[in-house]
Amino acid sequence: MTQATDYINSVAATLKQRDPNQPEFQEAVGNFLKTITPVFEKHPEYIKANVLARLVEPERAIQFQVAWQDDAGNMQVNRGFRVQFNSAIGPYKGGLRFHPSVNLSIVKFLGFEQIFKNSLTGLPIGGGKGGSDFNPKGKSDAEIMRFCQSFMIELQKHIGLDVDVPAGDIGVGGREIGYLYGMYKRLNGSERGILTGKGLSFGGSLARTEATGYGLIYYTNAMLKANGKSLDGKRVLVSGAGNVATYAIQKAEENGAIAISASDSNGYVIDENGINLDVLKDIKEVRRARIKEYVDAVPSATYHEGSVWDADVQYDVALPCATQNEINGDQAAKLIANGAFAIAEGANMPSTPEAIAAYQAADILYGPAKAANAGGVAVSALEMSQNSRRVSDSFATVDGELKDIMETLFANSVAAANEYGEDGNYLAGANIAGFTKVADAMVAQGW
Ligand code: NDP
Ligand code: 2IT
Repeated sequence: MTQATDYINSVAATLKQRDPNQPEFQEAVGNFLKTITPVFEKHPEYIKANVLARLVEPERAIQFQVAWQDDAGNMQVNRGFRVQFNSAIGPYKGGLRFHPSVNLSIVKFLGFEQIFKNSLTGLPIGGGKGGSDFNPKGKSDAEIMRFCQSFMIELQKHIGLDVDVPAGDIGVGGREIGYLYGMYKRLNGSERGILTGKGLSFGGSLARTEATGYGLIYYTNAMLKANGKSLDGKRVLVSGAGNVATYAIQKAEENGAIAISASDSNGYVIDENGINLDVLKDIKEVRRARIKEYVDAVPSATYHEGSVWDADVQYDVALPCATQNEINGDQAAKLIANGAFAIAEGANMPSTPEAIAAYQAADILYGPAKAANAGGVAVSALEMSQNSRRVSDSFATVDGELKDIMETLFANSVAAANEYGEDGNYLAGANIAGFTKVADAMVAQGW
């Protein structure tokens, strides 16, 4: 064994011993470590500075109580988190997730991924993530508001324009960011850049709502083009029906693809004519209802209970846009048998390690989350920049910058993979390109 593998193994062993009950975090670090040995072989200075051990330990992990009153007058208590993972290249930046499954393991996996994703955007943002086990489903607007206000009363102690700038993720969209921002402002005065994903009338950026989904398609286009292919005329299977899925479907259809599905945690719809965006938006953005209702408006479509990755349907490109570990090894085998030649991840860590191994064994094109879904946080960083400059750039300007960022980060991933003898491995390329920038900054700043 080389010095590099010894070093990586020892850090991995310490982590396993320290956080044995954090499976999602262990998985995210494991996926990263599998690709990083050649970098440590080439850069012994990273070992000397003990960069890896410092990288897998959050700089700060905050957990707090969120007490709020429901509409019946009962006091409810949830758990809030903010993990400030790494600030080597800029203030902590990353979303807030409100979902009953949220715990420290999930927030840490998301924060760890965010370090490299943010680095890949080329913009000066460090990695962080937060959220709560609060379940927004079925809550009234007033309950959502009271929860967000209580959450922010604590969170505001820990964030700042050059410290930590949260945004949305699962269960946190424009409505929640508005309530969070309103409470921040009451407590601290107007500081527009304190959150991103704000409403357009109070400092939000045009194209932020669309950014993750659009960016996913710009990345997919770059990946397909590099392999002599395109989305035109292709059948695309999409999971999720939220922010990322909706705008991925829109941009895929604009590029001539037929997006045949959308899903939620209950089931999925298949529409052979391509998902009707107006119907989807009305169900999910306006009425906050279930995807099942799609077939009421489009009777030719079909609804099925269960996971879309178990569907018996032929398609060319897979775009998982729901949640972590939504595709297991068997489902990956099915995806390949169903004809998919490419997958690009809109969700964070949607593929289990077994699924990733299946893509690699079958040699299908695989665009990993930290690269493919970086468009959202990239436009968040553009929102911060607009807030500092006190301007609002046009949709075309922001969208153009987003497209450039996604194409550049794909090219940088390809170059990093090639430099380390991993041609065509976009996962290794994204990990290496994202990591080296952060590692260089850590070494340069001493310890
Ligand atoms: P939304 O809350 O808007 O939508 C989430 C969608 O995923 C819903 O359709 C939801 O269904 C489904 N989903 C969530 N959890 C589960 C689950 N456990 N099982 C099955 N389906 C589930 O979130 P986003 O679209 O913003 O986020 C989707 C993914 O994209 C997440 O992995 C997120 O981390 C990632 N992401 C988001 C970015 C952003 O800017 N918003 C940026 C980069 C990545 P249901 O309503 O039934 O829960
Ligand atoms: O996973 C992600 O990159 C996000 N949820 C977006 C984070 C952000 O700060 O815009």
